[in-house]
Order: sequence, then structure tokens, then C-alpha cells
Amino acid sequence: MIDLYGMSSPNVVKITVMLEEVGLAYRQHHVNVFAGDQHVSGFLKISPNNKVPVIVDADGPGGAPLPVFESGAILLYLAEKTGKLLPASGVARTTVMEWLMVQVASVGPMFGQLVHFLRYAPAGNDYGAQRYTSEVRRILGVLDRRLATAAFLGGDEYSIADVATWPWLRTASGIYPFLTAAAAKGDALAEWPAVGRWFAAIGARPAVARGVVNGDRFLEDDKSAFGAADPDAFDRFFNRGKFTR
Ligand SMILES: N[C@@H](CCC(=O)N[C@@H](CS)C(=O)NCC(=O)O)C(=O)O
Repeated sequence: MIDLYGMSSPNVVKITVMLEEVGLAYRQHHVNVFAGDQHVSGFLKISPNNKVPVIVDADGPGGAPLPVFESGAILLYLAEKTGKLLPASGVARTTVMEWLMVQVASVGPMFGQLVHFLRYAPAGNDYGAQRYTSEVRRILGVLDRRLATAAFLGGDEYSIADVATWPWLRTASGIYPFLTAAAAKGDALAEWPAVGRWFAAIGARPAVARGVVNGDRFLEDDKSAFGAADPDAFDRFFNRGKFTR
């Protein structure tokens, strides 16, 4: 049994999708990041970077429980545990790792910063919104060029590189003005057709649909956590104001 600690976020949907793809049983536990639950010592023992997602595999190596934090590391762990969605060796494995690293180093952080500057930054931060819009559009171009020549990010086969990247495209399509404007005209990803083809193909997978539904189960808890959060809670979450380090 896998225990998954999370909230409604693309980094967590990566893991619900992966667990559905590999067919491992799991339980979901909500972490209230607006109340600071990610900073308590018990949580830091399993997630030292004070973030979700984190899993605890009750049946880890040697039968001992194993916590795993960082979504990229969790995907690698689950792929190796089950022998699925990651080639065992060779160039195919290296290629999947390359595109997985593009997700954890570029897609996640840059897409995430753009969400922050669009939704949570105080007024007067046009520079941040513009910088991350430009960077996200650059990354979309990188993904589009790759997917114009390969069915999936890792090559011919669907892999953890796709599982890692797809949830961020899903979230972005509903938030970024340049994507919502295109969606209103019929196709959010019209400017990046290869990404659009790939996004639709992966979204049609039954395991992905189940993973999305389960990831969204965190939404109700998040809505009440968000509603109960005061300005201090947001400052703590964003490391700003009196929580600036
Ligand atoms: N690099 C991390 C990023 C995870 C992340 O940013 N998690 C956010 C929610 S999406 C979080 O837990 N934030 C709480 C905090 O930073 O205090 C991963 O991929 O797992």
C-alpha cells in the first residue's frame, strides 16, 4: 500500500496518474499547506523540502516502509518498483531521463512561477508575469519541436517523462491568458500543434482520467483550507512579509 500526501496541484496529479498507470493501491491524505502543515517536524521527516507530493511505500525495498519525496524521484521510484514506463537501459532510458529532467528543471518551476505572478503577486509585478510568460512560451516551443518528431517525449513509448509533463499542460490551459484566449477560439494549444496532439492522446488514457479524478479529490479540502487562510498564512506559504528569509 502506498500512502500519498498531497493537495490539488499538478505535481500531485503526476503521482495519482502514475499510481493508476502502474496499478498500485494507494490512499490519499490531504496536507493543508495554508495552515503550515508542511513545516511540522513529523512531515519534514518524510518531506525535508516541505512540499507535496510525498509518498510512503509500506512495502519498500526489503519490506521496510520507505518515504520518497520530490515528484520526479517518486515517478522514478514507482517506475523501477513496477518495471513500467521507464526503459530498463540504453539510449531509450537516457532519453526518457532527459525529458523527465526538462520537466523537473524547467516545466515545473517556470510554469509554477508564472502561476504565482499571475495569481498571487501584488499589483505592479508586470516584469515577473512577462518574464515567465516568455519563458513558458519558449518551453512550449521546445516541447512542440520534440513532439513534432516523436510520438512521446521519451520517443516511441509513453513514459514517466509524459506523466510528469502532462498535468502542467492541463493546469496551464485553464490559467494562462494566452492559452485561455486561444481556448475561447477553439484550441488552447493551437500555436503548438504537436503538443496539442500529444496532450489529447495522453488525456484519452483511462488511467490518466482516473488519476485526474483522484487528484481533484484534494480540491474540496484545498478550497476550505484556502478559504480559512488569513494574510499571514499566505505570507508563510510564499515565504514573504514577516516570513521572508
Ligand atoms: N519540486 C517539487 C515541487 C513540489 C511543490 O512545489 N509543491 C507545492 C505544491 S504544488 C508545495 O508543497 N508547496 C508548499 C510549500 O512550498 O510550502 C516536486 O516536484 O515535487
